[in-house]
Amino acid sequence: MSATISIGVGRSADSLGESDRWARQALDMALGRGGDQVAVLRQNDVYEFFGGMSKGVEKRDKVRTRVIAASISDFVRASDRVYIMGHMNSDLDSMGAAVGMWAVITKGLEKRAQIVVNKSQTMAEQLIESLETAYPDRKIFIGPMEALQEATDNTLLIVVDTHSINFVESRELVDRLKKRIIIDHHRLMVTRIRDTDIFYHEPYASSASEMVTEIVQYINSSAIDSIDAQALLSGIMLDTKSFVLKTGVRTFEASAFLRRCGADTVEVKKLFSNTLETYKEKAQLVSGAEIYKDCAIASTSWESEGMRVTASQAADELLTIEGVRASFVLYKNGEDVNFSARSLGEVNVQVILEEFGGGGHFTMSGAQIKNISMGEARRLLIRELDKKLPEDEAAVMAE
Ligand SMILES: [Mn+2]
Repeated sequence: MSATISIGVGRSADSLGESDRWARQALDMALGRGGDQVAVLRQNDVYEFFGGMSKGVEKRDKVRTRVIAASISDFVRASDRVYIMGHMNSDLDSMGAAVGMWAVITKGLEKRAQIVVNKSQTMAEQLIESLETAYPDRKIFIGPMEALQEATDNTLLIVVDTHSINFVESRELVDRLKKRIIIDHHRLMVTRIRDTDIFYHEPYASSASEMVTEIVQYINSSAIDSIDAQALLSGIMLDTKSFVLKTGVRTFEASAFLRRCGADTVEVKKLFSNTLETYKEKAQLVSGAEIYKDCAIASTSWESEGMRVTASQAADELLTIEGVRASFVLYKNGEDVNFSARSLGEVNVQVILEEFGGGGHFTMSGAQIKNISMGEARRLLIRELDKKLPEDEAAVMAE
């Protein structure tokens, strides 16, 4: 087992007591982001981070999962309905995790539940369609506006695959509903949703779908049918890049359970299929990439509906090139430039894109810079790489 050291510092507080509180808060933040770093808290929610370039050490506890599952059941039983919501531009992991929770709540605990999603902006279209076909007489999905109208004071909100108020599908719904549960695996961000009843945060889990797969087994495993299991498995496969990244023992244990529930791997693979058009766009991005400090950088000013998905797939693809440790794909979105970044685990892409207000985790992150040209965005990225990846670091990290 390898140990890491984290330090929390509280600076320029008014009293010794406050300073102590801030230091503890900063330490929690450093650990929640994966440890091996220093967090300095200066005033309310203004943090500075240093370090954090090593890989996370797996440190999880199944007892905790069981306790969490039991208290989630209690909250569900005490509510009159449940909304489950992922992040905006929902992907297979956020939808897979949401489907898992939906299945166990409606079929296992027999409570009314719905998944809040903006169907016009999702990357999990095929998954949503396959569920609607499988359950024609259940209204599984609901739009954010309609959910807001139907919400009551006793409605429970479960947020999966994000914990940031900036990334949730509907911010209004978070503000409206006071009973909140968060289930997420992303590294802790300062924009976390406050006042939650359960904050289940596991930065060492591969995916939100893996976390939910564990939870459902403690609540009622017979509630998971093959179609639900496929949704969960697709989430795990997306976030691990088919069991390559962030894959631990528990990732395989969760997947084995899903297979036992009848998940068909060929059906799951179909959820990842592309149109010829997106395939061509991806190939174009990959072939135009340049390598800088072992990072592949690709960009396009071409705007298309599926660019978000294409860019993230291109970023994945770039990692398969020999000698590439991380990849960055930049694409235009109106006046803004979006970033999609991946890493094989040596370079922390979260820390790099954090500079642009982005988030995510060590090996996968994203960001958006408003009102900027592509050339300027590239320059900013290069400047960050120069700052965060000094020349001699390649040698240090290879050790
Ligand atoms: Mn995820």
